[in-house]
Amino acid sequence: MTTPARNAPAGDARSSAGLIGAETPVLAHNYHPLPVVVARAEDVWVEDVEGRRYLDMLAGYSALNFGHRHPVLTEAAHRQLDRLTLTSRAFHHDQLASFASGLAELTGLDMVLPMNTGAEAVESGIKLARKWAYDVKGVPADRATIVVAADNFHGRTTTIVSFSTDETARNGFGPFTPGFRIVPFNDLAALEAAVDETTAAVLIEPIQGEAGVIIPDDGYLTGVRELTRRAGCLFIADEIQSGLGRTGRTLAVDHESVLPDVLLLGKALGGGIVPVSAVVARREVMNVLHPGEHGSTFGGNPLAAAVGSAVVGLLATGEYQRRAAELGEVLRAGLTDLTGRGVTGFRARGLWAGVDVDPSLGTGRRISERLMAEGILVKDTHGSTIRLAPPLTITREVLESALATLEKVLV
Ligand code: IF1
Repeated sequence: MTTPARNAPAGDARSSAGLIGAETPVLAHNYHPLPVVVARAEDVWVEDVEGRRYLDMLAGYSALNFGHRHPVLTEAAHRQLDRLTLTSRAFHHDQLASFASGLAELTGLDMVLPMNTGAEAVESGIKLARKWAYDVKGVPADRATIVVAADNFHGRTTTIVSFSTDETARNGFGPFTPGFRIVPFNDLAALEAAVDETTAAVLIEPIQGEAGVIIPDDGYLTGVRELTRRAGCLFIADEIQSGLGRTGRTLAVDHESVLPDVLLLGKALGGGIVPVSAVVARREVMNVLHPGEHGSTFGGNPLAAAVGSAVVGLLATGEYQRRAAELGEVLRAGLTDLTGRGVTGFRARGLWAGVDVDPSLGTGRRISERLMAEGILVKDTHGSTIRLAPPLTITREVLESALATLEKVLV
């Protein structure tokens, strides 16, 4: 695997030719993309409209854990495209049972509710927890509360941003959905104080992604598990970004051998080909849903289920989890070496890192643009933090080359 061709300086990347076909007055301005126009991709490499190659160190915010167009996944998609793509759930189809049982087996939980996007999985998890609170726990109607962590990111719907602490995500979208309590992440005492007899669930990311890959203290997840069990409420883990191999285990909660009552999955579950998400839960919880009480036009469609099954098959080997764990040590060593030399701090687990860059070197956006000029695509998150999340298919030599390029840009 060769290293990326040296790219022309950033100035060129902004050349109008480079953006032809990308800029249009009809597209909503809800993003500020880097000035690169991607035209094709394979594995860890993407190529822009002018033939320049980049190493993709964002991987679709962890939706591309298996790289771009993994052959096992594209083959499953092509095969299903030529057979059946959509039935709606008004009828059965021959892909769903195997996807659901494979996913239940992979995660160690009992039942699967297939949806499409991460936000839909989060919304479905909220509805499930509330209904479980009323039907099983006996919380009075409309009194259920859900405890979430500050600096959370769970999606962009109005209910989800109702419990966001990021003003940019909330401003202008009220009125907001009630019934949520916000406590500091990684603080068991605050969590204990917020849980009471109205609490349906505690909903957290085991590692906070958008907040900058914030990893809680060892024992925090165990504490959440024990606290929610004692309090008789559900532990919902949002593994939409942290799950499916990213941290060196199938799930981030596996690092503490903790099993939540409800697991939210998305992103990489669709292999970077189709949107696939799912709520996976204990039987007692999922069985509060009865026919007609929840649904989705595309949830669990044949194409999604076929790709989802192929993703479960890749993860069942343990190969991608091992790669993320082993190469995660290379990533950690490289970032440790850069600490004090352009990097002021970092958090890393498996092939996932939030890297705080010395603000005097520029904003995260500026660093992203300079990395782009060197052939590496990353995404800044808040301030001067950049997120590194390459496909788990990256090789050691390409990862080391990327770290050398990061050093060149920073030092
Ligand atoms: C954007 C980042 C943001 C997520 C977790 C649910 C969802 C996400 C833990 C919702 C989605 C995406 C959304 C995308 C950028 C990216 C992201 F953290 F991954 F970088 F925004 F915070 N739970 N994260 O991370 O899933 O509905 O998007 O499928 O909104 O810009 P979705």
